[in-house]
Amino acid sequence: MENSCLFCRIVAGEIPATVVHRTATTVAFRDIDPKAPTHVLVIPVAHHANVIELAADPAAAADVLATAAKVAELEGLADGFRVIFNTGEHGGQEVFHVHAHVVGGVPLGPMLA
Ligand code: DGP
Repeated sequence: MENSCLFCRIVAGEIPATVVHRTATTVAFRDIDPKAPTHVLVIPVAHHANVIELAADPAAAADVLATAAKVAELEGLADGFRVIFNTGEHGGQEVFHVHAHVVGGVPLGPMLA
């Protein structure tokens, strides 16, 4: 855990969050500023700054994707959804504990329209 990391503190229960699913290695919780009816963040318990670091830990990466799929099932997103890893400054990343945005519940349209 990194004490200065917001999402490590959510994992530790020091900052409240609406958790929708939890495993031994991941936590899924609702985004504080949802952009769609479902907007859930999936994070690894272990601190990795971004998706590049997560990719170096294949087991953790697989766990994050499996939890994203579980969230989609729990949220009833059978018609489709989007999984986004904002990465770095140009990617719009604001919190540097890697997180998958699971977004859905409405037709999202083409990605870059
Ligand atoms: P990103 O730009 O990809 O780093 O997205 C960070 C997201 O984290 C953003 O959509 C808002 C969300 N967020 C920031 N602070 C909090 C918080 O304290 N609680 C929750 N649940 N979400 C947060």
